[in-house]
Amino acid sequence: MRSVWLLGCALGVSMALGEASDCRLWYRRPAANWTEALPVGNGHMGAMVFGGAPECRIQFNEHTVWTGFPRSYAHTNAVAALPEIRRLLFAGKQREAEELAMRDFMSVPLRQEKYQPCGDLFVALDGVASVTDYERQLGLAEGVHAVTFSAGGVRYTQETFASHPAKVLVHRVAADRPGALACTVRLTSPHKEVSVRTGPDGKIVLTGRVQADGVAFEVRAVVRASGAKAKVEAQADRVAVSGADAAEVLWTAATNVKAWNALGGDPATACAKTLKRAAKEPFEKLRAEHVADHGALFGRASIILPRTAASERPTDERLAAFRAADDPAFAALVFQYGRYLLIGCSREDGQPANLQGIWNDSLTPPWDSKYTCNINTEMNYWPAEVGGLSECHEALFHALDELMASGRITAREHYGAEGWVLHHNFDLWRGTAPINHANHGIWVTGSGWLALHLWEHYLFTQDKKFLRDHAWPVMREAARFYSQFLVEDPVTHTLVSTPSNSPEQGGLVAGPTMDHQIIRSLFKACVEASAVLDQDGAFAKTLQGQIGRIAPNKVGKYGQLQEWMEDKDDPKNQHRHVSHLWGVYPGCDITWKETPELFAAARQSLIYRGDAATGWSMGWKVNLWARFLDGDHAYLILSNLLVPLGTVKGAGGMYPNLFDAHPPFQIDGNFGAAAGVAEMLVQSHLRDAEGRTIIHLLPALPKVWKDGSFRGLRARGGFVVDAEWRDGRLVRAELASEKGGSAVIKAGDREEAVVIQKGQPLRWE
Ligand code: FUC
Repeated sequence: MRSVWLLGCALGVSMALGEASDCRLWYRRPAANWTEALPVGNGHMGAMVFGGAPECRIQFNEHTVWTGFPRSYAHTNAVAALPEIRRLLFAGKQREAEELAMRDFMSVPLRQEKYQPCGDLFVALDGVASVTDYERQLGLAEGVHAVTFSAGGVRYTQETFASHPAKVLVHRVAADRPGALACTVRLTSPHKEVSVRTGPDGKIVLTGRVQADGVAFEVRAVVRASGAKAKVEAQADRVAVSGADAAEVLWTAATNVKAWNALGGDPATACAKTLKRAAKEPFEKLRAEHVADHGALFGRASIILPRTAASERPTDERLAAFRAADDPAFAALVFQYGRYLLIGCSREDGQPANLQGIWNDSLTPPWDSKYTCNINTEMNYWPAEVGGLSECHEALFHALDELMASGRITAREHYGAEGWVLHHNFDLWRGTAPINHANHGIWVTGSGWLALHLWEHYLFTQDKKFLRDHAWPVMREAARFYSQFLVEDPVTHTLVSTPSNSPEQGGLVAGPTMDHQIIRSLFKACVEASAVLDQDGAFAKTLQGQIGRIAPNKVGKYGQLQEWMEDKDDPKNQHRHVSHLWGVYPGCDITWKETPELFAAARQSLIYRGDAATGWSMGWKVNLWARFLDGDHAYLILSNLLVPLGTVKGAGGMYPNLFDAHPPFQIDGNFGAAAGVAEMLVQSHLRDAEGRTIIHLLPALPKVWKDGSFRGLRARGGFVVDAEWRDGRLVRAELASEKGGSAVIKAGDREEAVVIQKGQPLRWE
C-alpha cells in the first residue's frame, strides 16, 4: 500500500485503459411506438424522437404544462380530528381511524393534478417512399440524436437536440445531393383548444389551453432552409421546404405559469423572445453551444467495463441478450444513460424530474406523471451527487423552497405545528396535504426525506454557503415540524410518528420504522449543520434531546428488521416497497460498521422481500445489496432489471429505448439502477471516529466485473474519485479534492488515512 502525491491534475485512470466508455444507444429501425423513441431534453422541454422516414415524429413536452391551477390543498382545521385519529390508532382501531381521517383530514381536493404532453412536430420528406441503410442513434456524450438512411440514391441525415443555453429544440435534415431535399413541417397538439397559424419567414405558431381556468401555452417554430435554390413556403397550417440541401426547425414552448402559485404569464412574448435570439444563430453554432453545455456535465464521470462482441449489437438486441451474453459494458451504459436522462430532465432553472422525468405523451399518464415522494422523487436524484451532477439537483432544491411555503400551511392546518410538512405526493401547484386515501396518503416524512437531499448535497460538495443560505432554513423548518409532531407512545414511552404509514403497507398506524429512521437522521443532520454554521444552537439542543427518545430500530421474531412498532411482519410479503430498509440505503441509520445486528436483520428482511419486483423496487434493491457489500447479489438484481419487460415473471424491466418499466414507464428505475452501479464501486456514507469520511473503494464488486475502471465519481467530503481494478482487485486509485480535506481510504481490508490538498490529487496503489 502506497500513497503518492501527484502534481497537477488527476491522471484520469480510465483513459489509461485506452477504451472509450459505452455511450450510445442505437437501432436499425425507426421507433414504432413511444417506448422505442429516444429522449432529448433541456430541463424546460423534453422530446421523444421517433426518427421515422419518410416522416419523423418528435413528440414533446414543456415542463409547466399541467392540468389544474394554483390552489392550497390544505384541509382547513383538519387538526381538530388529529387527537381522535391518534387515540384510535393507539387503541388498535385502525379502520375507525382511517374512516375518520377520510372524512375530516384529507387534502381538498382529494387528488392532485397531471403533467401533460405539449405537442408533436412532424417533418415529412416529400418524394421519399422506401428507405435503406437505416440507422438511428442517441449519442449520450454529445446529447445529439442522429439518423442516417438512403432513399432514391440520396443519403439523408437528421440530427435533433435540446439546447439548454438557447432554450430551443433543434431538428435538422440534410440530403447529400444539392437541392434534393423537400419536406413539410407541421405542429400538432393533443389538447382540445388548439389553433395553428403560419407566418412569413417559415414561422408556425401553435396556441392551446389545457383547461379554461388553467394553463395556456404556445409553441413557436421557425423553419429555415439552405441551398442555392431552397424555398420556404408557408401554407395554411404547415411550412413546406423545397429544392434545399438542408432544412432546420427550431422550436420552443412556454406557458402562462408565472410560478407555482401564480398564472398570468405571457407565453407568446416568452416564445417570441427565445426564438428570435436562437434564430439568429447558425445551426453549427447552436449545436456546438449545446454540445459544450451538455458535455460539461456529462463528461465529468464515466465507468468503463469491458466491451465484448455482444456490446456491438444494436441496443434493443443487446438488452434482449444481456442476461445470457457476456456484456459487462451494458451496466456502464445504463449508468451513463441515467446521467444523460437526469441532465435532460432536471436543470437548475426548470421543474424537478417527475415520475417520467420530463417525457410524457399521455393526457392521462400513470399516477399523473407527478411527484411521488415516498420513494420515486428521491430515487430520481440518487445518481445526482455521486455521478457528478450536483447542479441537476438544484431543480429539486428550488421546488423544496416552494414546498416549504405550501407545507407550512399544511403543518398548521393539519397538525397545529410550526415548520413544514409534505406527504407522499406533490404536483406543479405544490400540494403538500395527504391525498388519495388515509391508508397510504397520510405519510408525514416526504419533507424530512427531501430535506436530507440538501444535506447530502452539502456533504458531497462541502459548500458552506449553500448550507447556510439554502439548505439550513429548509432542513431546520422540516425538523421543527417533527419536533412538535412526535408524540409519546403509551406502551414504550418512546417518541413515535403518528398518524402515518410504512409506505403502501399495512395502512394507517402509529410509528412506522421508516419515519423514525428519517426523522432521527434529519435531527442528526440538523445538529451537525447547526454546529458547522454556528447557528440555532438552542434548537439543535432540543433536537439532540429528542434523538435518543425516538423509537429505535428493532429485530423481530423472523430475524427481520421490524417494519412497525409491533413484531407483525409477514416473511412471505414480497411487496415492492422496502421502506424500513431506508436506514440502510439511502440513509445510514443502519450500517455494517456501527449497528451490525440491525444490519443483519435488515439483510434478512431484504431476502424475504425477494429479487423480482417493479422497476424502481429493483433499482432500490441494487443499492441495498451494494450497501450489504454483496456485489453478486446486486448484480443479480441488475440482471433482473436490465431485461426486456416481460422477461422475469412478476418483475419490471426495460423498454427498447431503455426506459425503465415499472411497468408502465417510470423513470425512477433508470436512476435507481444508475445510482446502484455507482454504489457498487464506491461508498462514502461512513465516517471514522475522528469524523473523516471513509471512502470505500469497490465495496460490492460482482465477480463478472473482473476488470474495469471509473473516473469522476464523487464521494462525501468533497472528493472526486478515479479507480482501476484488475482480476477483481484494486490496482490504483486517484483522489482529488477541490477544497482539500482528510479521508480514510478503504479497499478490502486495507485502510489508510490520507490528507488531500486542494489541487493536488493523490494516487493510491
Ligand atoms: C407508488 C408506488 C407505485 C408507483 C407509484 C408512482 O404508489 O407504490 O409502485 O411507483 O407510486
